[in-house]
Amino acid sequence: MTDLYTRARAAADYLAAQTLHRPRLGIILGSGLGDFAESVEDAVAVPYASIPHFPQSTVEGHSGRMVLGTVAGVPVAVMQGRVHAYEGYPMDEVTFPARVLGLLGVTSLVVTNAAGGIRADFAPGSIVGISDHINLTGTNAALGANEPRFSVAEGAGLRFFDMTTAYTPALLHLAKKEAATQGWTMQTGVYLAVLGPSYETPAEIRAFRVLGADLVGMSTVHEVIVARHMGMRVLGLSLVTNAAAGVTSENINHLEVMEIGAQAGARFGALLKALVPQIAAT
Ligand code: CYT
Repeated sequence: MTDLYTRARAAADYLAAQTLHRPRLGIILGSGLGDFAESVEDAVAVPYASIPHFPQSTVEGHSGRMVLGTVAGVPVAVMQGRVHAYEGYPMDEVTFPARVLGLLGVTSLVVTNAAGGIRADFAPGSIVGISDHINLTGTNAALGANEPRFSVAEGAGLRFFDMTTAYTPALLHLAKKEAATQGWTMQTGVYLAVLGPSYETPAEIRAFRVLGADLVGMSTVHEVIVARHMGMRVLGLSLVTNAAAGVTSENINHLEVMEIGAQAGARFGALLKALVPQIAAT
């Protein structure tokens, strides 16, 4: 099989041939947040199945297509659906789309997800800005031989790379400011990633709280790690879909997780739409 870089290059070249837009901003839409892709203008939607080497999700509610177009006049590449490690995909497949976005020219990545709220004041429906993460998935996205050609910025593509400001403080600041402009307060928190697919136990959630986690989910950290390897700027946004296990007396149900996404979708879309030109301008 051809190497990862060559496969990602082929996928990126295929995507570039589908559109005249040259997006420098990428957006990965998490569970229940896929509707934002409908607001992309002058769009071409490319099913993951038609992109060379692109992995396809097996989870219901994660339709898989890459939407290339503009938001508020800014060229964007929007991923509607992602694959997760719990589906059994190895790391180089889980992170393949993020690699492809980088090779397509994306230098700023907005990564979104549905998360459980560990903090009691993160009510379902809250949109929380990710300030940092804890990777408890037991693996690392950058595992394997280093590939310096995966670099979008001077000095990136290193074997060992800094994660001190993995979530670009300036972008988080923009997001908080825009939320305030739109009349609500965006709280920030630390996202802890588990492998899944089982939701966490109450004992795990108590442990994660002690470790400093505010949110829990099964995605995002892998994409953020490769984005940082490549030198992209990152904004992470979590939609809290449920209180994490044991935080309230409720059980956790995937359908409810998807439903909260649909309800918060409008506020999420308005935020993202306003943020796109601001991110592009920084
Ligand atoms: N919720 C969620 N854990 C949760 O409680 N969406 C992911 C992981």
